[in-house]
Amino acid sequence: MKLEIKKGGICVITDSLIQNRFTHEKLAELAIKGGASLIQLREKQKSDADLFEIAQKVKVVCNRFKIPFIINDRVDIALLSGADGVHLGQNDLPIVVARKILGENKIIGGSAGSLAEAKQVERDGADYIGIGHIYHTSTKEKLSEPLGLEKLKEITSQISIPIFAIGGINHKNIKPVFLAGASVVAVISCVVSAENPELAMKELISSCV
Ligand code: TZP
Ligand code: MG
Repeated sequence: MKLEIKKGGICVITDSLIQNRFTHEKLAELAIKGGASLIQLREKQKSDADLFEIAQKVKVVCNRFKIPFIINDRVDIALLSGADGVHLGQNDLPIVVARKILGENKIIGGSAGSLAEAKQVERDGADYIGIGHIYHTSTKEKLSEPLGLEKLKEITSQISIPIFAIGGINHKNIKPVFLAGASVVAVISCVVSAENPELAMKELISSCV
């Protein structure tokens, strides 16, 4: 069964590039204990064998807490590890192709950096669209100017499927992102680089009200 994407939730994207204190599965556990509603495994440097092993470990944690588990980029690893879905960028496998492989019971998210791209991702049959980067971020390289809240508002008003907003979001600036119509906020550094990721998650949640 396709797991539900909870509106108002926070997706924590695990990372081993900007921090190496915690494994992906430990980060997933801390984030979920702090209230994360979704976990995405994003690992661009490991071998396929290592990534598959990590994916299986993160899946065990997410299953334990009944939290959806998405894998970035890799349709094959998502399928073979039994993840709940995959997140695909503009240069990854096309969404329509991924859908043929994964079927209707898996979550497929697609990235978009503009309204035109978002409309295409929606037409392609994605379950959600990742929009970013909203604010300045140094987590991802070679980014253009941030989209900002006005652009996010324009996109959310014209798209029917859930919008995940990403990029530079932290406890100080999260509230207006939800007010601009995002269904979910996705974060990396403000949780994974925090001294205490579980506490950082709790702080994010309490900053939304
Ligand atoms: N896509 C757009 S911005 C970004 C990704 C993966 C990085 C977000 O990281 P952070 O640390 O939450 O700004
Ligand atoms: Mg990608």
